[in-house]
Amino acid sequence: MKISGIELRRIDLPLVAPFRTSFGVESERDVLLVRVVTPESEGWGECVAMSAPLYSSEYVDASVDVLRRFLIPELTSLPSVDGYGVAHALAKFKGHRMAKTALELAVLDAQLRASGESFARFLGATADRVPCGVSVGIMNSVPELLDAVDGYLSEGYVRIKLKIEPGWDVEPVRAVRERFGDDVLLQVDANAAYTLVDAGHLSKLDEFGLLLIEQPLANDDFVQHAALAKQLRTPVCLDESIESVEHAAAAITLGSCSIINIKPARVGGYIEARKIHDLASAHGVAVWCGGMLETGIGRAANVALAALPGFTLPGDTSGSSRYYATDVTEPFVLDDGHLSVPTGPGLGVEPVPDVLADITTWSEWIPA
Ligand code: SMG
Ligand code: MG
Repeated sequence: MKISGIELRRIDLPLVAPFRTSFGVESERDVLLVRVVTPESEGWGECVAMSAPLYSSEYVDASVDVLRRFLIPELTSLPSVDGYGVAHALAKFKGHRMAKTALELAVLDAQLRASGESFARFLGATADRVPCGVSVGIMNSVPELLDAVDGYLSEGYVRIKLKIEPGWDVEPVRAVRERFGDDVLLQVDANAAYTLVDAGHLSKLDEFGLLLIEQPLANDDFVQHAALAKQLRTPVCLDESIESVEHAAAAITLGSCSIINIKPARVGGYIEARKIHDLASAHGVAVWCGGMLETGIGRAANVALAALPGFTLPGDTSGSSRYYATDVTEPFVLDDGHLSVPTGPGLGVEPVPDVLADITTWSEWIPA
């Protein structure tokens, strides 16, 4: 496949409610979309970087810069490219995995639209729908949290994830358990807010029968996570720490985690994500699909990935209405706690032209 040109496009989408984590608050998303054009077809990708480098070192302005100055010129200079070749072609540029993922996804979408194959089939998905969890931000009060959880459970979400931080951990978890009972699938995510000194405190969560505790310690703390895992009954899951299949192998070997949150954009692409899925499956390590407040573009791709057989826990693949009043694609709608895996060629969804035009704040066409 020869690329004719690539469009970068920024869109502005307000979130239906602010989303607070241990590192900050998101109220609207400044999302970078990538459109790859070839003589046969075109394809879309989404860059999940946030406005500020708080979740990881990446942020939208940096993604735009690295794409237009380095990643796109490298790719368009090749005589021919396919989805499998993107990560390899871009490997010499260090980091910037979210930007690379957006480009790989757009190339894969274009290629699969041309061949008529769905993204799910390409990845090796075995399910036609996936169970959905929801990630619930830190709130101002416990009653406010209980209202939010109540609403999500009524909508049918099959698993609740509570964001935690020092000062907002044991009490909100206890309150949710007391109000909604022990049968609710419940887990927590600290986004690296604790240190190993907090092991004793975190072990107070053991009595609540949580599915897992996600990323309690800092990104680089592979050894410390292994030490913590020995002190907790709650299984440790890693998110931010795992940026590649090599990291996943190290974490499994060290015992840093027994569950992995797979976010394709964090690991540099969907093909790398599938490698982690395969590695984890071979080791009996459960995986689930994380989320980065994606629009329908990234959501379509994540739902396809979450339909692979090793994704044995519900993901942060919530319906469009959990994030946006109007999504950029046709909305993903929860049905009995599940989202259907798109079946059309490529991602099976695309931006609605009028919506896209309305919310675009900037775009640039980069010819090959
Ligand atoms: O997409 O539903 C979603 C968000 C899920 O909690 C979520 N993501 O650490 O897992 C995580 C966070 C990262 C993004 S926070 C802005
Ligand atoms: Mg997380």
